[in-house]
Amino acid sequence: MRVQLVLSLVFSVLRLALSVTDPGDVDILNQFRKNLENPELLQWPENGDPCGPPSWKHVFCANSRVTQIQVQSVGLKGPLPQNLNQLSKLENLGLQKNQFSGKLPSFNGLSSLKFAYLDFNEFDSIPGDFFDGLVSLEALALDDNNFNASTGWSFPEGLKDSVQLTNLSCMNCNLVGHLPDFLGGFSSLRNLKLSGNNLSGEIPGSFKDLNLVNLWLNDQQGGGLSGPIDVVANIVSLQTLWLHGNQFTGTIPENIGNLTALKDLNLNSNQLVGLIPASLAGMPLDNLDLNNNMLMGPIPEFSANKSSFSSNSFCLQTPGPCAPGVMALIEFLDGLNYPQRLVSSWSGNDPCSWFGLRCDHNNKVNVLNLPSSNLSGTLSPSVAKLDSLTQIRLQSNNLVGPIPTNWTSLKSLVSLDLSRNNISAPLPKFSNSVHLVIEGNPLLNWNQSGTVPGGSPSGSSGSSDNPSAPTKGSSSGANNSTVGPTKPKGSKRAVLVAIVAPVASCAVVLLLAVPLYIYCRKKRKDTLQAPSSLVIHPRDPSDSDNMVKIVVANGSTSTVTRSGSASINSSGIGDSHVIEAGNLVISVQVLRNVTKNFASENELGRGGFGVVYKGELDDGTKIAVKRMEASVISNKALDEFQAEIAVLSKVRHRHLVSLLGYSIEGYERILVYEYMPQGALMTGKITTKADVFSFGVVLMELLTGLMALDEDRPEESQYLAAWFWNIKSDKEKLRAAIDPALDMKDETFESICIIAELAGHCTAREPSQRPDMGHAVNVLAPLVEKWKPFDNDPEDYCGIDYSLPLNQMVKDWQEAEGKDISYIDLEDSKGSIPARPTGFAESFTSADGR
Ligand SMILES: *C1O[C@H](CO)[C@@H](O)[C@H](O)[C@H]1NC(C)=O
Ligand SMILES: *[C@@H]1O[C@H](CO)[C@@H](O)[C@H](O)[C@H]1NC(C)=O
Ligand SMILES: *[C@@H]1O[C@H](CO)[C@@H](O)[C@H](O)[C@H]1NC(C)=O
Ligand SMILES: *[C@@H]1O[C@H](CO)[C@@H](O)[C@H](O)[C@H]1NC(C)=O
Ligand SMILES: *[C@@H]1O[C@H](CO)[C@@H](O)[C@H](O)[C@H]1NC(C)=O
Ligand SMILES: *[C@@H]1O[C@H](CO)[C@@H](O)[C@H](O)[C@H]1NC(C)=O
Ligand SMILES: *[C@@H]1O[C@H](CO)[C@@H](O)[C@H](O)[C@H]1NC(C)=O
Ligand SMILES: *[C@@H]1O[C@H](CO)[C@@H](O)[C@H](O)[C@H]1NC(C)=O
Ligand SMILES: *[C@@H]1O[C@H](CO)[C@@H](O)[C@H](O)[C@H]1NC(C)=O
Ligand SMILES: *[C@@H]1O[C@H](CO)[C@@H](O)[C@H](O)[C@H]1NC(C)=O
Ligand SMILES: *[C@@H]1O[C@H](CO)[C@@H](O)[C@H](O)[C@H]1NC(C)=O
Repeated sequence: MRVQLVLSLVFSVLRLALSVTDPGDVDILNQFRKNLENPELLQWPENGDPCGPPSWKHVFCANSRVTQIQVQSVGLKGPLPQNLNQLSKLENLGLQKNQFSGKLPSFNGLSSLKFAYLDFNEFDSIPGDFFDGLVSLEALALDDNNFNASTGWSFPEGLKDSVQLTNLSCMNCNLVGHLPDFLGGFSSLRNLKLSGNNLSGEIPGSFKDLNLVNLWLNDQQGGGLSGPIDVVANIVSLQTLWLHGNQFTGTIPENIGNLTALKDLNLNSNQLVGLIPASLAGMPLDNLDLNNNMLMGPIPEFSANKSSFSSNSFCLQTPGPCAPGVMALIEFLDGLNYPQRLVSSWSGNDPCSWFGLRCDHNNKVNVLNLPSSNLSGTLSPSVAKLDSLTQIRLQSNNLVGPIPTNWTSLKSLVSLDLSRNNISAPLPKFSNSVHLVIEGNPLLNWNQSGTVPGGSPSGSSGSSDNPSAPTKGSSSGANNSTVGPTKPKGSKRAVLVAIVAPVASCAVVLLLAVPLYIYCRKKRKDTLQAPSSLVIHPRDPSDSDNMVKIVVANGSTSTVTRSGSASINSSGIGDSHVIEAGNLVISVQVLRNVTKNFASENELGRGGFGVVYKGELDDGTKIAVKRMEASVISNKALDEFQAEIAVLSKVRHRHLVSLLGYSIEGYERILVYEYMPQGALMTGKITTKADVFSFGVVLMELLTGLMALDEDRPEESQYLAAWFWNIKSDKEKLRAAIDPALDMKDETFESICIIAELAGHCTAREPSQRPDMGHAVNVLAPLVEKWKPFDNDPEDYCGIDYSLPLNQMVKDWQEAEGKDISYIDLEDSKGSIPARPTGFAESFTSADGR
């Protein structure tokens, strides 16, 4: 008994003496075991020393301290002891691929820990101080745990101390928020794998200093990483770069070719834009995935063993060069940092269909029209390659930097509007034919005009003495102009449009269109010393003998006074026809009588300017009476009213059935037309052809700036139509005859020749040889497209919204005029005149419209 006691005592002492395991560590291992649902899988003995000999399975020790536990894929289930970090000499912990659950204990203070594999478990939270003091950590794997699922989590600042990390992986582990900047300081880091989280924000610039081999940031949910990827091109050690499944924007960096070690590049499903850099195409990659971005331009021939690039905005679907102009436009976008809206529109190989661009009939871009489009960035010199450009309209954006010098080589450029941006000097010197608008650019202050090369180009506001409020589009450059408000040169095109656009309204609307032309033209003429002017003095109601006075003032002093009592022949080019209805001036009382005091039963139609009534004069002449509403008698309406009289009373021909007279009394402004009642067969035709004739004359007037008839002109040119016929085929004579106000250039002249030809055609001697209006529309429609102004200009041209397609323009017009046009019979002239105004477009597809 005594011996036994002694032996037992000795044994115990011996055991204590021989034990190599720290009792604290033993405690923790026992807790580790105790917490598990299936501790038997560890095969640890009930008693005994973990560090042995023999040591417990999965446990490794040094100097009586546990340094490693390696239980990967053992199938253990349950939580870890929360004081695990008291295994303070732990260097390598392999718990991966088990079913550990619950709270991951803090590893705070495990200063010897180099490797920690906690991946593929079921931990549901990670403490905020987990990473504190892990100064020796080299590899940490946390992947595929469900940490802090409800809120997500971010790497805490505590991780900062783990500067020796080579591997950090935390895929599918509920990371949220931004990538921390401090990771960029981990110069030892080779593998950073954070795929499948909810990370957002940009790749920190600090990442440029990393020496990564594998960077996996792919497939971030809930938005994903964004911003440019430029920084990765600096990580030249990269072999695998996975950025797919994010929202990265911007271009693939030019210097991506620096990544000479790269084997696998996946950029699938981002929002990358721009051209594929040549350096990328040439990289000897094993795999390149560019699918599902917004890459533009040509598809290059890739050197990668395997490459895919579908669902992008390439100009073509196969490798090969893009259409001319496409590249220049993409470079233009590049300067603007690829605004989303344009990128989504500017795909494919046909710039003519792209938002903000227009093409001429050769399908070359001639208008760049992106005012107020929230563009920011700089202007690309590449635009100079778009040599058909006539207009560049980029006003009211946030453009910075200078205008590229080689934009001055745009030989067709007529108008360049960069007002209200932040353009800076130097201002290149554009030719005088370019209308440059640069007001509202604070850095281009006029004080410094002396330092601006090119000084004050013609048409620029640069010559204004008032930097704060330069006159928009002041085209004269002189400050002593006595004429009224000047219009920008660009408006000369509007004049041309005013010539061609209204024809779309065809004969029925012609009578309404004419005033529009003339109004537009008159506005212009006001500033250009009209060759003649027409003044209507409103009738003095008390003087029945002098209802109206028309003064026609030509260059000379010739004055014609017509009074209401005089019998006036029509003055016109074919004066053989006398307007039987007699006097041009018709008293309002007469019109009241014939329309039963403007009874609604006599209403033919109603339009923007008033109501049209039918009536019948004593001699049986059926008339249409257009009565302007008092409320719309503005100065402008009055101008148009007068202009309508002026033109219609001058452009006359024996076949022209048009204005019979007018009334101006008090507030009454009334025009009287001949009315073609329904069923008047071959009359309708004649009317149509007469209208075509007069339209032709109007075209001539507008082209030449001359009146249809002017006795003060040399005999051979007194009748414009006759004279025009003689000169129109001689290009040089025609050129000389064109109204200088049209500011004709070579390109314009082309269009002018077309109009001149049409004008001649319309005024053919035989009515049957004259085209119908459908033809005129077909001829002029492309010119309208070509020349229409795109202004959100305060100056709308005669209330016509030229930004609309032609048929819409006409439709609106007709709607504005209502049924005002219905006093002209349409029924029997379908071949020539569209019977259904709204069906305008279809109406002209018939063969005889060509
Ligand atoms: C404009 O007016 C200013 C001041 O009145 C004068 O110095 C300048 O010479 C004028 N310029 C022109 C082009 O008339
Ligand atoms: C995870 O959630 C727990 C509690 O829900 C919180 O204490 C802890 O700080 C979170 N972890 C991180 C890294 O934010
Ligand atoms: C680091 O990651 C790489 C690539 O995944 C792997 O080959 C390597 O074994 C890892 N190193 C450590 C120490 O975990
Ligand atoms: C991550 O994003 C997904 C998709 O938006 C969302 O369902 C999930 O709740 C987010 N997780 C966290 C931790 O925020
Ligand atoms: C990357 O390439 C650019 C030119 O493409 C070069 O200037 C730069 O020095 C390169 N950077 C590195 C780190 O090689
Ligand atoms: C890619 O191509 C190169 C040379 O053509 C070849 O050496 C390499 O093995 C290929 N890689 C793969 C993954 O096929
Ligand atoms: C304008 O552009 C900026 C970026 O340049 C963008 O952040 C902003 O949302 C844009 N605004 C509109 C109204 O499109
Ligand atoms: C304008 O400059 C750009 C870049 O400097 C150049 O690529 C382009 O060829 C130039 N275009 C013209 C028409 O000079
Ligand atoms: C214009 O650009 C300059 C220089 O970049 C800047 O200082 C200024 O604030 C800008 N002005 C406006 C109105 O944006
Ligand atoms: C331009 O002139 C105005 C008025 O003389 C002055 O206040 C402003 O400082 C000048 N700007 C510059 C850049 O010289
Ligand atoms: C006014 O303008 C005319 C022509 O543009 C010019 O000849 C004249 O010298 C100018 N007068 C003044 C005072 O600037």
